[in-house]
Amino acid sequence: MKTKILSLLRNSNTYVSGEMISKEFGVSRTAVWKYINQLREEGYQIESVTRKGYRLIESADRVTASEILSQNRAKWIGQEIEYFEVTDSTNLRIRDFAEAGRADGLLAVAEQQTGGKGRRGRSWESPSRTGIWMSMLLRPKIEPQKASMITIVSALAVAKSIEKISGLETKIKWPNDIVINGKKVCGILTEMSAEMEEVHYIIVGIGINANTQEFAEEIDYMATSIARESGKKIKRAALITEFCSQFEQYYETFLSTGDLAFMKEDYEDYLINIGKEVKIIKNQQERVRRALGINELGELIVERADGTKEIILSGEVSVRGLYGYV
Ligand code: BTX
Repeated sequence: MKTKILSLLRNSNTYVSGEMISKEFGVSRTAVWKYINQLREEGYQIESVTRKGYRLIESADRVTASEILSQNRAKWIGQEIEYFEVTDSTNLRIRDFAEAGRADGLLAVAEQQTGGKGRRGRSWESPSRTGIWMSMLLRPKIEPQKASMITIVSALAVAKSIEKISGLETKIKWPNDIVINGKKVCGILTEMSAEMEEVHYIIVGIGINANTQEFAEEIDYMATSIARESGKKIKRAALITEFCSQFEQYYETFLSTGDLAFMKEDYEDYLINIGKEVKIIKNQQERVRRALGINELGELIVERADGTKEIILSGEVSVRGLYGYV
């Protein structure tokens, strides 16, 4: 009900009377008043004027189910939301939901994570109410080898969504980092439950530093946030819903075509290291190669000094610029 009232207020550019809300949704005016007060407690500025009704003046920067659902234009991604004020990791929450049989497209979102996970056992800083810490449940009918392509699809959708909401230019560091002005603003952790031939489910975990102002000393040199780069705070739910729409489009095309040929050029426009020398780090061994682009499977194509080409699979390596993070 809170979501419905919020949607109504959001989509109206004038006052909406308590009577109209109560008729529209079949609840008493006292109940309407209670929901309005709950929204105010969550941080929404709602004006009320006698004989005119209620008007939404300012949305709260919250990532609650009501806030996201009342703006989500995607057909099925993020049309079910599980919200946590605090949790260890939204990837772990989605794993539990997946095992319990929840549907494709479910999104778990947290204001704070106490055990945010990066790749290969690394951790992800997820302080309260500053970032987007969310995970998506997907149940694609694809072979397990294709799962890493979903990271590529997600990265492009995040990069474009951040640009749309903030006006900042974003880049992608293959395969899964989104970068603004050479620093990491987002990381993606894709996990999977599968058998040899069949994917049970995929979890796409996305961490975006939205309004973070300060980072721990160890990562400050390579981490940034949208607010730090633009000088303006964003409304996190607006970015989440933009992502849901963008991702849904790309993902559906990927599922119907079976590979990433349709978005290869678009992705390469965002690729930060394209045409440059990168260090490929595998099992602590480093090789220098020139990055050429990606193939239709989302793998990185690099060139050796003798001009021969090599294909790098995600998951097995880290890629770094010659002089630091990018
Ligand atoms: P990654 O392994 O590529 O990056 C992790 C590394 O990034 C860390 O070792 C650290 O150096 C740096 N780092 C840690 N926190 C931050 C941060 N907030 N901003 C920038 N750099 C940082 C990337 O792994 C995948 C991260 C996925 C995070 C999401 S959040 C929602 C979901 N739940 C969950 O537990 N993980 C995902």
